[in-house]
Amino acid sequence: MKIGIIGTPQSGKSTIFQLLTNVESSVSSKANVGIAKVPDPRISRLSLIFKPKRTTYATIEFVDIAGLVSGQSKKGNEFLKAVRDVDAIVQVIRAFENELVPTIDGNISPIRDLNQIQSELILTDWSLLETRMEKLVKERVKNPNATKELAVLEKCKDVLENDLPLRSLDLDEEEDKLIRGYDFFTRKPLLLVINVDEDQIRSSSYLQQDELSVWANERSMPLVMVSGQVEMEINQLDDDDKAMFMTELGIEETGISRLAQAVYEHLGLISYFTVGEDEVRAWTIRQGMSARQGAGKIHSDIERGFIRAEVVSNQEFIEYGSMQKLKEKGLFRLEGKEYIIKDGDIINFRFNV
Ligand SMILES: Nc1nc2c(ncn2[C@@H]2O[C@H](COP(=O)(O)OP(=O)(O)O)[C@@H](O)[C@H]2O)c(=O)[nH]1
Ligand SMILES: [Mg+2]
Repeated sequence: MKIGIIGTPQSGKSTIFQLLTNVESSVSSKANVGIAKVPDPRISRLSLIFKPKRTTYATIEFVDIAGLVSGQSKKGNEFLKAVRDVDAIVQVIRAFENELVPTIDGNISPIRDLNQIQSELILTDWSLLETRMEKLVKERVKNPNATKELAVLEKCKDVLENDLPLRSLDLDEEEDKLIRGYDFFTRKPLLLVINVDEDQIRSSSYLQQDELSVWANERSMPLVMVSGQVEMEINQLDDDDKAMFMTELGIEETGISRLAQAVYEHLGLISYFTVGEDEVRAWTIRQGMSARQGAGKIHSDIERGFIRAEVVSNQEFIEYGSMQKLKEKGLFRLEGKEYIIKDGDIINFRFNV
């Protein structure tokens, strides 16, 4: 899973990228890539119980995409090509006041910045689509699939020319397949991050908040409040001071934590766990995966030689405290290859190679 971070210049993209991944973004033409841990209290608790040598949280890869500003949607932008393959997009929007950081057009306007970037993405997709359509029209005579594809692209064009993202277009499975390879930006899942300052955290409010919430709600899109600067400060504190400062700010969890979790959920990802003395570990799968498919995340041998899965739920394990107790209660389950893994299952795979 790879997530692209975009936004207007100086909105706080690199700050948030660094908070997520602990990687400092260098100023270069290359996109900066880093891995973020997805905080999970269930893993923390299991780790306290098993005291393993290693605890491994789920991770998400982030890319800090600095190159997307007005006028970059021209054909053949190398930078955009490099980030085509992200699975979702996070747009960072500036709400924070800071005289030292220049604003666009001399004022702060989250809605304007949101629309500006979204329009840019629509334009980028439109220009890719135009190029592709020109080519297909020429190919039509000798390529029997070209006509079908052109019909779908025609629909896409309509949507984009109405200034709407391709996400809003309902396509059937077959149509969707025909355009999947283009990796259109506006067809990717989108999440919004509003970057606020300390006063805005304390008051839990910022400029144009209602408009932004409505915009996100109408599209079932997560809107996460983060303060890049405050969280940089929190990061430099030791655990006690951190807790105190957060209580004082009136927050239970950092925005960065919530952001990583929101991405995970929005993409339909869940975790199952493996536990033991060596390692307590989260494995990321798509919701709806079978036990056998899930086993393949660990190793293809386990998928191939799958015999059965020994499954207990994380909640029940925490409640009863040991595998033995769960066995006595009949809560230690043996599941076959078709079993659909649930979020939070603790699994031990039996296999034979
Ligand atoms: N006051 C305040 N300043 C911030 C915040 N987030 C980022 N900044 C500052 O804004 C400037 C631009 O941030 P940066 O992350 O480089 O933005 P980018 O251009 O989108 O990558 C830097 O000077 C940051 O220190 C914030 O939440 N509050
Ligand atoms: Mg930057």
